[in-house]
Amino acid sequence: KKGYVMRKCCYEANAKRTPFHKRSWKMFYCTLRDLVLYLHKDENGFRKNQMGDNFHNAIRIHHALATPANDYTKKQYVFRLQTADQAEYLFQTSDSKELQSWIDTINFV
Ligand code: I3P
Repeated sequence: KKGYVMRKCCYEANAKRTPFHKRSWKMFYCTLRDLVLYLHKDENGFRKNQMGDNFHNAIRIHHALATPANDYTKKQYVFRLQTADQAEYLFQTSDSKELQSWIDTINFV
């Protein structure tokens, strides 16, 4: 699965609260492959990085959980992603269908 999403970092690994200057929403072209969610600046970045090693914006989703973020009321179609190493992110998708599709894809790969 791939597509544009907005992402906000809430907690880094080991449930460490993300510092203020890194908590803003950012747009990414997101692709899911081999239990890793890759966040690219755009589709070009995706093509370039396919064979590259610039994978610092990668989230391992093995033993991760995606749930609708019903408690987050500032934006619509948002899900929460909690990783095995206790990092936490919010992702905003474009509509309810995309929201469910990302959640299912992450939880059932
Ligand atoms: C953050 C930015 C985020 C906001 C976050 C701010 O500041 O405004 O949009 O989250 O609030 O820290 P900055 O742009 O300076 O990084 P929300 O959109 O969810 O309010 P937070 O610290 O309460 O998460």
